[in-house]
Amino acid sequence: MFKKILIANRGEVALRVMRACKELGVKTVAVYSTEDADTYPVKYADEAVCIGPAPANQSYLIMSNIIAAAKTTGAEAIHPGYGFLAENADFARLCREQDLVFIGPSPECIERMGDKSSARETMKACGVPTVPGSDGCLDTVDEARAFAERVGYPVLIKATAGGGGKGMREVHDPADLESQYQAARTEAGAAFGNDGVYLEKLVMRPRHVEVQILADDFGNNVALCERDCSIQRRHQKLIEEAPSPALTNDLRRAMGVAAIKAVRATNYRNAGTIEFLLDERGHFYFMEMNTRVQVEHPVSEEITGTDIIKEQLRIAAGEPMSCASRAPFTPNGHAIEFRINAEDPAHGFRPCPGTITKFEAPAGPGIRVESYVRSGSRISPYYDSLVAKLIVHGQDREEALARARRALDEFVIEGIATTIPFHKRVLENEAFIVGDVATDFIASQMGDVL
Ligand code: MV4
Repeated sequence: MFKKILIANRGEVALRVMRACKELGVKTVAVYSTEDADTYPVKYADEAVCIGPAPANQSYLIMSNIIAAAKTTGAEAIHPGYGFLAENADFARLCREQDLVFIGPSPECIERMGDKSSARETMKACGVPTVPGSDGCLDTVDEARAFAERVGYPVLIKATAGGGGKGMREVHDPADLESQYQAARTEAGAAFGNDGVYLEKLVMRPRHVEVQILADDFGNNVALCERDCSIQRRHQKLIEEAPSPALTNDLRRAMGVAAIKAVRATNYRNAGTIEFLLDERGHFYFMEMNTRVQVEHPVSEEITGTDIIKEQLRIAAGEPMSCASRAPFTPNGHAIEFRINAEDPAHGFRPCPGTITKFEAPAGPGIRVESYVRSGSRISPYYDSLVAKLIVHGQDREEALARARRALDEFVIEGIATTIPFHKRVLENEAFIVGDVATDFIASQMGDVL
């Protein structure tokens, strides 16, 4: 195992990684912007290095400063967390060149999966189901039209450099194909500096179901069941649960097997996620692969008894994962995560940075809170608005829901608006209670609280 690592991140995920390190006897180096100097993760770390001013593009995104901090403190490896440099192939490559271990997959894997059209081609070639659509990017509108006619309308035009919903255009009427194709290319070019687009048949009312995987250097490739992340608003996840209420054991096994196939075909190492669209008939299709640990990883930890961060560290240190022999595809109970953001759901989820005058987290059986704040903490306007993650775990979904209601009632956050009232409303919604939700849930069911 490593003796010392650097955490190239901030907030709750920085603290989450440091806590895993402490239990493994690994020393930690925090990096921080001047804005974050007084935050708890900076105090918690064994050492801390300031890497620049508040804006992320002058601190958390400056690769050379982070590498220098690792070198001067003698850290052997860098954990990128999520966001910032976590899926930056150049950073992973720079680490390699500087003899630092990047705690994640190879730069080649990050690159291949970062290009969504090439990820799709890779999956199709290894037998993972993909949505019917184009082979590679579309060079002309005539090519787009040919594929659209082959798969049938409606279709979805996607930016190959996109992901997370940016640069997508639906086409329901063939008459709109040309304008939407041009608009998607222009938008993608402006947003990503890459105007490549591809096309898929539009899957109606899909669920977002993603499989957590781990892979080590010893040929162990495991699927830690799935997460259902259908409750999203404008591509921001708000509630995630594991297992998915929509899966049978047979479907869980089939999706797990497909995810492992994808991992083997790409020679993937470390933790990752294969995202699938699940349609109303129970057919699943590859959507994207995330080559990082995700915000919602704790629900998978709860139902599989795994510590995904520790496994990442073991795998990166060249050790075998410790969970390879766990019974595959068998969830233990049910877990749900609620993202508590500094946003006001009564006003279009507008960000509400500011000082938290009182912070009292719920406790008791089956409750886990991942946060980095306490009473008196300031939520900075410079970074994402995540204040805390509430994770509840029960023997079954019904117990998890009851526990969630109790925990949200116990949760006290004063001084800023948060998404807690929104979550309480969702827990009263009949469709959510019975687990019958798709990606249109918030727009179609929660319209009146937005
Ligand atoms: C789709 C789709 C329907 N059909 N692809 C959204 C983000 C990006 N990862 C891909 N996305 C979608 N791709 C086909 N062929 C619907 C979405 C989608 C979506 C997916 C998951 C969760 C929320 C979503 C919200 C809107 C659209």
